[in-house]
Amino acid sequence: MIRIPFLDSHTGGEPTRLITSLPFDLGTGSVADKLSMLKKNHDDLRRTVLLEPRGSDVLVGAYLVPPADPTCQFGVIYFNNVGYLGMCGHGTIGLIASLAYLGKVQPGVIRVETPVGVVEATLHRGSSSEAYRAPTHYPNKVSVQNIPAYRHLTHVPVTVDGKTIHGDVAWGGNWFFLCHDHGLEVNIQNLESLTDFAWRIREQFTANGITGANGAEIDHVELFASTPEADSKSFVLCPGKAYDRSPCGTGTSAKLACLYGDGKLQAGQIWKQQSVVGSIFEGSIQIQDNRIIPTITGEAWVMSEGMILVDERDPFGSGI
Ligand code: PYC
Repeated sequence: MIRIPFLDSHTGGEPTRLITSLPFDLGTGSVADKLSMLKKNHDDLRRTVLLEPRGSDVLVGAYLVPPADPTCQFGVIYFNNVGYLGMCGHGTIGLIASLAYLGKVQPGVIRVETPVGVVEATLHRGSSSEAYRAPTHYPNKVSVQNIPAYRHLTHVPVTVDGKTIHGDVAWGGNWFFLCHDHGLEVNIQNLESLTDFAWRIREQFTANGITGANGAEIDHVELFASTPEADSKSFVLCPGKAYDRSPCGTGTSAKLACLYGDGKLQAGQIWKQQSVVGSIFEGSIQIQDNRIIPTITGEAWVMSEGMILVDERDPFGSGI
């Protein structure tokens, strides 16, 4: 029987399953090197941890790994039901709150190496939430200064079922297509239509050769709408067809880069992005050496702690 401890949290409704110790060695290379080794030799662990019957399509996983960058305290590799993510905003907020719960970090700045670069998380001393008033509770409000975000393509037309919509292609740690003129209601009652439409937009990228920089696959689609409760509301479809319950940290980073490009956001200005389930991230940017550096703030909650058990006789032990 293989035993793997896990800790689950959610950030604005989007879950993160944290695995703090891997049952194999990934060497001393960079976190990007470790990701290559995982992809090549250990993808069965991703399936075991995340897929049914143990997990579900909604879960995002996080492996805590040693960083190679000496300025970082931790390394992390995020994964989902179909593969691996470059960075994950909600996941980093979940990671830091989970490490605070475990007593492994204190309020302050924590540098984390990801496969796409170093991000700087700030664990805040207090929280806006009622629950934190109890002194024994762990701090759970985190700001993540992401890697630089940028817009790659502007106002790209895509035709789905004879209807042409437009979107920007932007990088925020993953590749996003950001669309406003889809004409759909962005709310929780409309999830099926939103998922179907976003998926069919995505299919058009392959059919029409629309990619991120250097031919990178665009694997996230964001459909935006207005809301009285924030500056914008969005539905975000993730690579494995699950929708993001949070406002998506890397997606909000991509959005901030586009807003800045359109002259609609200044450095330091706060942008509130609401998810389709109603949770909110606050975002802002700084400009450093002509690069757009987004910071995303949100709260995460630990919600279960346990042990994954893999019985070698179980035919579905490493996922369906
Ligand atoms: O918060 O960056 C994010 C994210 C990516 C995929 C799911 N959440």
